[in-house]
Amino acid sequence: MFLGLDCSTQSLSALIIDAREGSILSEVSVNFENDLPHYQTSSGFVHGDLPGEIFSDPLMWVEALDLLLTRLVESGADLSTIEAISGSGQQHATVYLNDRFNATLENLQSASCLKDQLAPCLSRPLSPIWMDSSTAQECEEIASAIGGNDELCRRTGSTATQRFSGAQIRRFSKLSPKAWQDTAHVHLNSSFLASLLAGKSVSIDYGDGAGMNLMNLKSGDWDEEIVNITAEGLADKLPALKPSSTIAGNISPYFVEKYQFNPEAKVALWSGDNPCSLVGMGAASPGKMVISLGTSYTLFAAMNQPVTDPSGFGHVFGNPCGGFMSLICFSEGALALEKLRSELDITWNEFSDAAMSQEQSPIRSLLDKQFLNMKARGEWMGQSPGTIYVTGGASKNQGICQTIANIFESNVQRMSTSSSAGLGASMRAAHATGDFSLDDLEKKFTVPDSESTIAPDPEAVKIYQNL
Ligand code: XUL
Repeated sequence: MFLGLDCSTQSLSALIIDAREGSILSEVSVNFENDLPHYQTSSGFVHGDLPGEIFSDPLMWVEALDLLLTRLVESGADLSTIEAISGSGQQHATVYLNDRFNATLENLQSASCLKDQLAPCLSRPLSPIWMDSSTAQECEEIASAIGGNDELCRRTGSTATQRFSGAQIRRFSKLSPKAWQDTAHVHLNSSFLASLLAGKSVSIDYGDGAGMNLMNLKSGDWDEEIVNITAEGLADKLPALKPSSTIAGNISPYFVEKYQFNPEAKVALWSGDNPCSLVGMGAASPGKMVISLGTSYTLFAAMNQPVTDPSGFGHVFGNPCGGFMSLICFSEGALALEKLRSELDITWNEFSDAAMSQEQSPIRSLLDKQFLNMKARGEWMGQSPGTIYVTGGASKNQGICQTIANIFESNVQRMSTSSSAGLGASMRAAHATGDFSLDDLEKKFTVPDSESTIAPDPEAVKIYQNL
C-alpha cells in the first residue's frame, strides 16, 4: 500500500493505493476554509496588506496534516500497511525556517501536536503562494542582473515570473532583512511537508525545484550566479536538489507512535502538483499532452529535452519520472466560460450544445479564441500528440472537448480521476521503492473514461486550419 498526499491551495488530501491490485483504497480530505476556520482564509489563502500579496499560513498545512491522518485512521485505514509515502504540493510557495527546524524535527513529541512544535521554527509567519503577483520589481531586477529574460529562461526554463520562488525570496530579503537573516532554510510547500514526514530537512526535487527560477535545467543543480543575484546568503539556506524518486529516509517516529505507521515506511521526496498530475494522468512519457480545465487552464506534456519557450509564456519543470515537462498556465480560463454562461443566462447543457455547433455565437467565439490561443502558445513545445488527455471541471463538457479535438487535430480523451495530483503522488511513492515500473502503474491506475474518445471533425478542422 502506498500513500499519496496532495497539499493544494484549498485542501490537504490523502489517497491510498494498492499498487499490486491496482485499486484505490481510501480518499480523505481536509478543507482549509471549512475545517480550519481559525486561519480565516477564503479558499485557503489570505490577501496581504500590499497590492498583489497573497499568502497561506504554513501552520495551517501542518495542522491539516495531523487532522488528515487522524481522519484516515478514523475512516478505518490501517497505516501500518503503508510501504512508502510521497506527496504533491501547490507549486512555488516558499516556507522560511530558522535554525531550530532540524532539532525540532529530530525531537518531535507524539504527545503534542505538530503545529505547536513547529510554530517556533518559522522565521516568516506566512508563505507567499502561487497566486501572489507582488514581485514585478524583483523580476525586473533579477532578469536585468543576469543579462535579460532570455538568458534566465535558457538557464532555468522560465523568464522571471512573479509567482516563482526566486522573486518572492528576493522581495522578502529586501523588505524584512532581519527576518531574512534569521532564516536558515528556505523550503517549498512540497519539501517542507516531506521534511515533517521524514523528521529532517529534506531535499527539493527537480519537478518543483524548477519552479523557482533558481535551478539550472542542464546541471540539475542550483545556478550559483542566479542564486547569488537573487538574495544575499541564499546559497546557504537552500536545501540540496535531488531527483524526485529519491527516498529521503524512513518515516519519523512521531507518525509511528501517533498513527501506527510501520517504522520502516519510506518517505519519497514530494514534488509540485503539476509534475505529480503529469504522472497521475498517465502522461509521464513523451507523446501525450494534458489539458487541465480547472479555474485556470493548464497545458502540460513530458519532454526529453529542456526546450524553452522563446516568447517567455511557457515554463519547463523536471518530470518526476526523468527528463522534463512543459507547462503553460492560462489564467481564469473556466471563469471566463462561467461569466459568459451567466451573462447569457443559460444552462451548461445549453452552453455545450452551442459549443457543438460551428455556427457563430458568443460561445463559439470565446471557445475558439481560448483554444486557438492555447494551440499557438504551445507550438514551441514541438509536440503533435496523438491523444490529448483532458481533466478538470470543464472537461465534462462535450462541446468544449470537441472544440479541442478540432483545433488540435487530435483525439481527446477524458480521464476519470478528479485527483490526478494525489494519485500521481501515490504512484510516485510506489515507483520510488523500485518494485513497480511506471508502465505497470499507468496501466493499473490511469485509465481513460470508457468510450470517452472524441475524434476531430474533418469539416471543422478545415475551418480552423484557415484561421
Ligand atoms: C503552476 C502554478 C499553479 C500551482 C497550483 O506554475 O502556479 O498551477 O501549481 O497549485
